[in-house]
Amino acid sequence: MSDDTRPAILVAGKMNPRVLDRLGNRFEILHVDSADPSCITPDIAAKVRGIATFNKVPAGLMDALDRLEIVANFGVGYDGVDAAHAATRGVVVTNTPNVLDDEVADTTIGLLLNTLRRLPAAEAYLRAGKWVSEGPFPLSPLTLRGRSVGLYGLGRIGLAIARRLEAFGVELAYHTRTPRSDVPYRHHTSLASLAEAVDTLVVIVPGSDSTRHTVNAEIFKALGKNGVVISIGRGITVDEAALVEALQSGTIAAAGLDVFENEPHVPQALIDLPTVSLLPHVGSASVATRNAMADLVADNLIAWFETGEAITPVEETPFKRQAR
Ligand code: A2R
Repeated sequence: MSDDTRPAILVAGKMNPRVLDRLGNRFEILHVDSADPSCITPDIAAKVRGIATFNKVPAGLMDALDRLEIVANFGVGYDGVDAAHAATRGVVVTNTPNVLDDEVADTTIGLLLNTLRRLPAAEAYLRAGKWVSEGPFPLSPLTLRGRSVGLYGLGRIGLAIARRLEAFGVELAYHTRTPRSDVPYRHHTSLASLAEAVDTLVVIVPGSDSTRHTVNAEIFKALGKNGVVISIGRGITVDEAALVEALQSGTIAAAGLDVFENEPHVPQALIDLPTVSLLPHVGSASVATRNAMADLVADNLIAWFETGEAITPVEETPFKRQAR
C-alpha cells in the first residue's frame, strides 16, 4: 500500500472534470469503471473515505467501503444514492441545491412555450425551406394565454418556476404534502384535486417511492382534453406508458418532457407524437450552472475533510464529522 495520507476519493464512471480540477492535490483520486461493488479491490476498500458521483451509489458500494465518510452527489436530485442506507452507516450525503434553481426554472419556461406554441417545429419548418415553398407555419392550436397552471412540487425549483409564471399572468396553484405559508397560490391536498382544478401541470417533485408514477391515467383524465403536462423533475414520477396512451387518445392535448423513465432511452411512441416537445435532460445543462454545481460538489468534500462539516448535507444525513 502507498504511504499517501491524503483522503482518497472514489470516482465510479464519469465525473465533471471541474470537480476533479477543484479537488486538485488535496485528495488522492481513485477511478473505477462503474458503481458496481465488484469493482472495489482490497486496496481501494482500504483507502476510500469519500465518493464523488453522478447520482449512483447503491448500498452495496457503500458497504464495500469500510472507511467511507461522505458521498458528494453532482445534482440536486439524489434518488440514485441510497441516502437511507448512508444514514444507518453514519455516512453523510451531499447534493447541489440552490445553484441550479434559476437555470432549471428558465428551461421549464422554454419547454412550456415550446410545447404550447410548437416553436421547435416552427423552426424546423423554416430550416426545411417550407416557409418559402408552403407559406406560413400553421397556427398553434394551444397557447399559454388563459391557462391555469398547477405546480406539483413547490420547493426551491418549483418556487423559481412559479415566480416566472407570475409574470406571464397565468393562474397558479400547487400540490405538496405540506402547504407553504409564504406563497399566495392555492394549495391542494391531493394531486388529483390539483389536476381537476388546472389545465397545465408542471411536475417538479423529486423522484422517490412517494412520487413514482403518481402522474398517471387518473391525473391525465382530470386535466382533460385541453390538458398539458410539463415534466422537469424526475422521469419516474410520470407513468410514461399511460402518458403515451393519454396523448394518442386525446385525453390530454400535449406534453413537454425533459426527463424520462429510462434515460437516455425515450419511447419511440413519444418521439412519433407531434404533440410532444422533448429535451435530453438539459434542465441545468449550461456551462455556467454545471460549473457552479461542480464547485459545490468539490467544496462539500473539501469542507468535510477540512472543517468537519459538509455545506449541503441532505436531510437524511445531517451529520458532522467525528474524529476517525
Ligand atoms: O411534499 P413537501 O411538502 O415535502 O414538498 C416538496 C415536494 N414533494 C412532494 N409533493 C407531493 N407529494 C410528494 N410525495 C412529494 N415529495 C416531495 O417537492 C417540495 O415542495 C418539492 C421538493 O422541493 P426541494 O426539496 O426544494 O427540491 P428542488 O431543489 O426544488 O428539486 C426538485 C427536484 C430534485 O429532487 C430533482 O429530482 C429535480 O427537481 O431536479
